[in-house]
Amino acid sequence: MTLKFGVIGTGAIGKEHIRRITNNLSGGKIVAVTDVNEESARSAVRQFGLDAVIYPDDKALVADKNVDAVLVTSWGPAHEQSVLAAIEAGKYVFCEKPLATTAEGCMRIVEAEMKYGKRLVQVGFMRRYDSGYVQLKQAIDNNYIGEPLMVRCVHRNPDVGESYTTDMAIHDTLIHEIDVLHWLINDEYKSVQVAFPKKTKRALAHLCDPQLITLETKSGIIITAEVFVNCKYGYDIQCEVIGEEGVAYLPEFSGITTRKDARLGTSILTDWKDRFIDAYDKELQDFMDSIKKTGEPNGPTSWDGYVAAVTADACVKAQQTGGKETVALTEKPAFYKIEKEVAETV
Ligand code: NAI
Ligand code: ISE
Repeated sequence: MTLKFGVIGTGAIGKEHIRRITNNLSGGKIVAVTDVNEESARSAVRQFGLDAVIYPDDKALVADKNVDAVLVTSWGPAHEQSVLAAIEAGKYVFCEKPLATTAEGCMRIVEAEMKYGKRLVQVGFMRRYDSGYVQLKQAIDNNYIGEPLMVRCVHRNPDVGESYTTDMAIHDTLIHEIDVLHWLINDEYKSVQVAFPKKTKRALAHLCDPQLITLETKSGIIITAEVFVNCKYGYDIQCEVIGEEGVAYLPEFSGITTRKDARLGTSILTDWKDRFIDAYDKELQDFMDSIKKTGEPNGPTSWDGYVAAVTADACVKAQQTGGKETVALTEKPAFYKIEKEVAETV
């Protein structure tokens, strides 16, 4: 059985996902596309030689009986409407982060999905499929480094566009750490705080960069996460878990090592698309395979999207107040309690 996708939003990651479904992965086909910029949709169809209908908007695309699953890769503020329309039509949804731009919006999706009665939605938190994070999780779950006590991580981008704002460091960038870290250490966030170190000369006037976010979990683990989106030298993701019995590091994503001119060298990636290329492939392949196998997607759920949004909101509040802010999560509904082992599929 081929899962037939309709794609909403054919920008950077929309095209990346179309490419991988069309050329790399098995079991999926793009049959419909839409974008508010119609030329973008047309160019995707041309670029990948798709046999796909171009729709004027998300509602028309979701209504197409030929579409089994909707891939939401539009701008964040447009996600909620498209995801809700897909759930109402009983279609599977793979939604890029954020699931919605507010915690209330994520909760509306959670409620719609529970009302529908089965899981339809997977959120594009691809780091859970990255082999480095999977190995780190296995080390923690197998008690190789003992109880985690602290985590230190880094999320650096070489630069960002003019439209990138201080709160986007949380909603757009840190959101990946927010999702992957509580999954990694099997804990829940309790409070957050944000500090603004000396500002880089490369950041535009409106942007505070870098930022240092501290997240405390219910069991007392302290996580420090640096977001630095004008670091210039590359796209750099680091994570170090300090346990009672030892320390585990996220593997470096590196190319060849060179020895030349009295220097030991290796290159650093500059583009997020390359750093997580395998994880993007795996998350979408898992989405298709698990739907075929079990009738439901297996990856990060709408509830995970909600947890990330609540935590991100607390971080944005902490940016404004300078104080420690509580992460006020409600009890996880039984509907989302059956955890499936993503690690097994990697
Ligand atoms: P982009 O700006 O390149 O593309 C977004 C596209 O959506 C544009 O072509 C725009 O015209 C279209 N669009 C906006 N509103 C629409 C609507 N209502 N209906 C149809 N089309 C609409 O942005 P990019 O980088 O592709 O990001 C898209 C989403 O993917 C964002 O939510 C972003 O946070 C997420 N993302 C996730 C990544 C990951 O690592 N998981 C990496 C990059 C982006
Ligand atoms: C981008 O939107 C992403 O989602 C990437 O994965 C992330 O690492 C990058 O910093 C964001 O700008």
